[in-house]
Amino acid sequence: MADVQINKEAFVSPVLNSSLAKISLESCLMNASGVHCTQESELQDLIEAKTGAVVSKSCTLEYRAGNPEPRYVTIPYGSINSMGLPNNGIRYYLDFIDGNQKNTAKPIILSIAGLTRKENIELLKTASSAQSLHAIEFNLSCPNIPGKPQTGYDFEESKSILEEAFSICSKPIGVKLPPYFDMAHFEAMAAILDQFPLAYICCVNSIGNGMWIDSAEESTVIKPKSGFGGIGGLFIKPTALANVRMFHKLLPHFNLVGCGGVQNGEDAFQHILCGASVVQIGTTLWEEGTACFDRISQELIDIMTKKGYSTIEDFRGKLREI
Ligand code: RRO
Repeated sequence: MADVQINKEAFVSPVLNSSLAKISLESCLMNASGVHCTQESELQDLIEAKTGAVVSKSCTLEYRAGNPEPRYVTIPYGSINSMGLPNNGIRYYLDFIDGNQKNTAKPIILSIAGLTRKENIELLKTASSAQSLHAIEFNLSCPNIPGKPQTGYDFEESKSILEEAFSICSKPIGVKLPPYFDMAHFEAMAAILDQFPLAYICCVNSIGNGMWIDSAEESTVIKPKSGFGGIGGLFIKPTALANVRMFHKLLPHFNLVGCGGVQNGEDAFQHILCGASVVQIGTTLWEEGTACFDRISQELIDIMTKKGYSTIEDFRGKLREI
């Protein structure tokens, strides 16, 4: 058989470059807050991995041990967790960011999730004065604190806390939203978010208060909250894609971050088709470790190569509706 001649000069490999909160990123892939980002060593792994940015575990003012174990379990098609916001306190993450932002151009975003309005305001004030911090991911959607409803499902409170947040905090603020399931809720939340200069909107956090059962044991699989926990992984991809798509359609001028059900390059491709500029990876990172970024990057590049796309802007948001 004759050798096939490939004109290597003419072929330019696609790139995954993107941007978030007006910062240029070398890749559109990053971790989802909560996974592999609680300890300094884990954050360091993420900086060294094929990520475009890194986000820390949602933090409170002080260290929290979180809920009793077992609190994260891998289940068919995904995961269930009720971690209960275990974290080392805001100072720990700000010190890490301060120490590292000098050595890396990769932005490290601080995720915050106070248990009360007052705590969120204190967190925002503290973060606001942190010199080398690029952006904050304000988690409005932690589903696992007993007795605390998710802010993102309370529209009045969401609006009011964002008003206060933007009045006291000078850093770019993105929000992490819970999944919505009703058109009226998408529209109500979009109308609120549109009033603020948000750095980005991240859709979605885990689907709250799901349940998984071990039939042999006739028991719940996680201990906290009588077995109720946030569902992540492939299970939630249709909901995640729908949320990214709906917010992209309602708020096309906002930077969107897709999160939910990304196991491979094709899943990331689909999030970008829906409108995401950045794709976060949670359950798959938990399962596979930071090597998942090498694999998923390559799979996404392979899809783009086959389709003749050079950058993610060639197809971002361009989902065909039939
Ligand atoms: O720590 C948790 O239980 C947790 C948080 Br803060 C969150 O935002 N989403 C989630 O699934 N778990």
